[in-house]
Amino acid sequence: QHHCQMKHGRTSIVHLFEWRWADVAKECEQYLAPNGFGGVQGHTGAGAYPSIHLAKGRNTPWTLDSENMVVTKPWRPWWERYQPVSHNMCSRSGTEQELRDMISRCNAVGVNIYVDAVINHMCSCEGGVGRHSTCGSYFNASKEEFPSVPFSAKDFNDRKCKTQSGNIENYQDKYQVRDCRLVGLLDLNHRREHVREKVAEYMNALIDMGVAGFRVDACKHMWPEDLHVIYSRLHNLNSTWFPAGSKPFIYQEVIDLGGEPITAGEYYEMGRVTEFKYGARLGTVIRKWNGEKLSDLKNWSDDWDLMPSDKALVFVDNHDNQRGHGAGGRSILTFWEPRLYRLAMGFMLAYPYGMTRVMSSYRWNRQIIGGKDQNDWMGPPSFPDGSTKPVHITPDGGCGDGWVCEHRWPQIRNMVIFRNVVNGQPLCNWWDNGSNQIAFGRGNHGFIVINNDDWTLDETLDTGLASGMYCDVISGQKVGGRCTGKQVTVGADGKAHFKIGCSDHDPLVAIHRNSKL
Ligand code: QV4
Ligand code: CA
Repeated sequence: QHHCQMKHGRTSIVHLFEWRWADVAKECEQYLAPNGFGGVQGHTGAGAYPSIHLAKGRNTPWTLDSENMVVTKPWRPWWERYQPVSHNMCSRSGTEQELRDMISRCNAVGVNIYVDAVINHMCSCEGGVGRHSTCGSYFNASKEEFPSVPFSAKDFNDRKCKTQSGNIENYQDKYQVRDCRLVGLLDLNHRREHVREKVAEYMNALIDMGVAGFRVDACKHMWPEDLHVIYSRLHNLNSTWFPAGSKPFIYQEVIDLGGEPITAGEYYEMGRVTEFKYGARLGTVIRKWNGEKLSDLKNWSDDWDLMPSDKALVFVDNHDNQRGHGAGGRSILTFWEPRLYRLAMGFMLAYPYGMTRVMSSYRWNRQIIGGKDQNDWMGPPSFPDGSTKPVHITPDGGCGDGWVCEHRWPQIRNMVIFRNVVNGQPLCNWWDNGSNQIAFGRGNHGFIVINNDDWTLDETLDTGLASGMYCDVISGQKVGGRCTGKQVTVGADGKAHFKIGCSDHDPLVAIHRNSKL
């Protein structure tokens, strides 16, 4: 459950946030597979969302989930996906048939699908009664009845929760964090055999359809011993696409920034865990807050108290903290600050730590008043009836119609490929100027140079690469043996000269074996 099962040496996952299955399928075939993304993270049903994990020599995946409540106040927020009402597989991303088709087509080109599984809770206690759900299933939130699963009042934690409101009130008390309601969401009791059975059945249905694993939502709010039992009941992956005996890959959402009794470490044994310190701290370093500087990143996983590399799922931003949800969001870099964002992504994808996930967002009408975005709820680009718009691909290979597609930004895509090329190679030839200029290599496979100071970087550095001409994959790339960007000459001694102005379009240069001319 720690093995991502990615294919063809791919290493990254991409979260295609709120994409339709039909678009995900096309993206696997036309873009993700050819560019070495390993997987997609996505949602399947009510209240679920899609993301992608990349497989084979690819660095990127995606996720999805189950039937959710339809929320109309505010109008169709993205977060309705996190309020399941059944385990049916229709959602705003498409029908079950479209989901199956997408899984098969992505698998056929070696891109894994990782589903975002929402299993801690069902919908809000104030969700009402009726069929206002993505597949039209009936439910009654005040009576805790979800007959399509079925779940009923006895399957929920109400009696175990000791707070007055029934909600989590104090994160210092691990009992309430796990047994009370997260923002009013009806909290399932995974100690009950029936709940364990239904959750495992849901996850197994997806495994049998061909998914490669799961992002498990809100794990801090579930007891590790219960998760252990549920995971242990999961089937092996579908042998049409995966070697016999392969286990599903599990990465668990636990926000651990320190200072709480529940720690990420409680979950390592069962799978990877999201490392939220990574994006938060990378953000402060790149923004140069508190006198922090890039040269501080030299041994950063040790110096900064990050979780062990083989346990960590890392990302610069995610669908929550890019809009002020979740925790630790103030320093987070996002597509709204594209130059610094590309710098952060370049560093993350070059540095040998953790499994990397690339965020792919949509634009919304951000309106920050007094530090809070009034529109942090806004759903994906959609038609007046609430259905999600297709992702429009522009002639230059970018996206239009409100879709940002960070994973299609050439600098980010080329760094996903860089990570595949240097996979398994050690960090070496670290150089820094004691300030915000750094460089490092990955064995003799790749080398990156970054300048975040307010002056020019002008240095001759040891790259560890074989002598020859290389094409910088940030300012351009190798196309038919020619370089469309800056060229770098590595001498017989492995040294090369780099010059990066502080106002260059991108403050970094990266070269690797496959960008040799
Ligand atoms: C409101 C009030 C509550 C009240 C409740 C009921 O705020 O005080 O009790 O009504 O009367 C939405 C609304 C939220 C509303 C709730 C219930 O935003 O205001 O509560 O619905 O109606 C996403 C969003 C949440 C959203 C939720 C369900 O971020 O805003 O809540 O979906 O739709 C912690 C956790 C971590 C979590 C993170 C956000 O440890 O696990 O918070 N992250 C994951 C997902 C995240 C998702 C959930 C968990 C829940 O990444 O996207 O929350 O599945 O740090
Ligand atoms: Ca819980």
